[in-house]
Amino acid sequence: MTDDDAQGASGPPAERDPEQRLPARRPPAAPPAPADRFTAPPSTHQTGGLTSGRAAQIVRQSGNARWISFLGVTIVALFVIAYYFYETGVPILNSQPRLDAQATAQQVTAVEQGYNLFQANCARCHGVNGEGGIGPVLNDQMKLFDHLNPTYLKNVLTVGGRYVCGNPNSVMPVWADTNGGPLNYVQIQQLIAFLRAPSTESFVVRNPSLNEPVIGPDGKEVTFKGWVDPSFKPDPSATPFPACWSGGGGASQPPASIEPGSTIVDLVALNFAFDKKELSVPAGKPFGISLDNQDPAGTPHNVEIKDASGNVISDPTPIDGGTKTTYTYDALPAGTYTFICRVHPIPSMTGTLTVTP
Ligand code: HEC
Ligand SMILES: [Cu+2]
Repeated sequence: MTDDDAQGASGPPAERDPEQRLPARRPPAAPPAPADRFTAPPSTHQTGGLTSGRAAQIVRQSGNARWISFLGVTIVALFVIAYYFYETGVPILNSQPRLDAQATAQQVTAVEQGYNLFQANCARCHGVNGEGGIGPVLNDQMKLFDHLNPTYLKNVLTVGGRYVCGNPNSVMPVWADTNGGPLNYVQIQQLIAFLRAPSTESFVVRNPSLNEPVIGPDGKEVTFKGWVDPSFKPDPSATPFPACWSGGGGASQPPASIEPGSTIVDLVALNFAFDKKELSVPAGKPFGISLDNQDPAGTPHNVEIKDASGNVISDPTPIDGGTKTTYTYDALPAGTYTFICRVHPIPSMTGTLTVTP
């Protein structure tokens, strides 16, 4: 309804001043059909043949449709908000962003697969727990701290054992298939992930072909821990791990001459163990330790001497399995020292050296 109509209803148009109606003059219209004030003209009431009940239903339905679209938009909006927090994590709950959680899960998978690769390919030489054997110890915090970093590991596995000490006859083969070895890029990464896994986390042992957790005799999943102690700090005075574990191409040291009359103690290494836990030598005189390495060839041992605070005093070249040598040491002040195999710093290859006054 327009203003005109409203006025038209109240008085005849002829009474209005024509000059006020700009711009065009309109011939006076026929008075509009009289209509009730609050009733639409009959034309708007056309129901297209619908009963008034049906027409009312249609009006209600379109109201419902509006509600439904409102709810639809609300649901989408809530979903977008929820997904945002799903991706980024909820700050208050301190939950983990999805991508981080994925990366962690992938890391765990790599470590678990690396474990199987290690057991299948490396354990026969480096020991089931990396304690060493034909190959050098790998599970040693001092070594893991810096020496066995991911780049070094990748190089060793790509180039083979010759990378370690430059020994072209090293028994440690090439592993990476880029260099003719059996393991592909992903497997090398998994091995490195395993070797660098933290000792604070435990991982599940999985069947290599089924990828199912292995169940132990006690009915529980078998687990293993990483080797790297994240809180390990080397002693400030400690010498970094030597780049070459055997101190030079694995060549054994020629038997040293030692002044006659000096004390020479015998020591046998067999099955990764020394036959003695205690050795005793006099103070103030050079002495010797005659090492008989009865382990099979390829299993080197030596006798390193450390003082009470763990500083290395002497670290002679390891000798291969099946050989003997007499290591000579400079005179020591009286006290208690440790003798240990550098290649296998494990309890069975560790003992106490007492230097008596
Ligand atoms: C046939 C025995 C053998 C096998 C199998 C073997 N290694 Fe070795 N590994 C050695 C020997 C021996 C050395 C020492 C290299 C040298 O000086 O000749 C060595 C050296 C290493 C080193 C360097 C250690 C250091 O102190 O610098 C790493 C790391 C290593 N091996 C990892 C592996 C991994 C991982 C596997 C399994 C994929 C593996 N090895 C399989 C014998 C083996
Ligand atoms: Cu040893």
